[in-house]
Amino acid sequence: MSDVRQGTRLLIVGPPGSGKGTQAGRIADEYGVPAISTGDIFRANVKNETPLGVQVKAIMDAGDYVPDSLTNELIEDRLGQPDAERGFLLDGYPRTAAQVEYLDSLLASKGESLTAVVQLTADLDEIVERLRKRALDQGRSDDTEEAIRHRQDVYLRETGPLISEYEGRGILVEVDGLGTIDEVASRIDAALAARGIRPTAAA
Ligand code: B4P
Repeated sequence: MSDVRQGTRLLIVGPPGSGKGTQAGRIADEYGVPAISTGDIFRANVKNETPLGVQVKAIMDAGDYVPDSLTNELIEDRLGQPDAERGFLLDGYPRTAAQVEYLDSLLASKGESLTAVVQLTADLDEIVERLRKRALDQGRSDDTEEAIRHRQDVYLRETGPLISEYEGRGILVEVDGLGTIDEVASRIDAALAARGIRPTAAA
């Protein structure tokens, strides 16, 4: 399916700790699209103790997924905002088959589709090490050893299978997430450039 409207519509996927959030901020700046992280939006709600935050806090702390209905509604609202009209980078959404379906129909209703899906890969030992370090630096409440392991299990069960769906559509870009942040960033840029997607400054 080709886009009726112009724009770069990207997803970044990968297990917790693979570097999604880290790379998403940079890609957003360089490619001139907003980075939309469902995790960040949920965390902001928890911090501000909004009704949504109160509802999702225990779920997130345990490392479980927030129900699809809440997540889909949140994304529909966010993608309807003016800064997402000409493109976006979704970080951490969709994560379940129902979310993939929802996003597909939401985009299709506007004559849009995804441009590319960046999959970051990293082995479990490296991931656990990164998240342990983040627990020390930032004290995130879902970075306990138990929640980290549970989040990896949930990812493998719920989100892993979605990758082949995007591969089947021919829009999957697989990138090795091991190495320094700059090394991973260069790999992502090269993989996107190979598909004709370039930073706005270089476009
Ligand atoms: P997220 O916020 O998406 O959290 P995450 O999976 O841990 O990824 P994050 O982006 O934060 O970490 P990253 O790999 O970049 O989700 C949190 C929770 O929100 C979920 O568990 C769920 O409850 C809920 N949620 C969110 N979206 C949902 C959805 N769609 N449906 C249902 N529930 C949803 O980085 C990890 C660490 O590695 C960082 O400290 C970083 O500094 C470090 N790092 C990154 N790259 C590195 C590198 N190359 N070398 C060394 N360290 C690196």
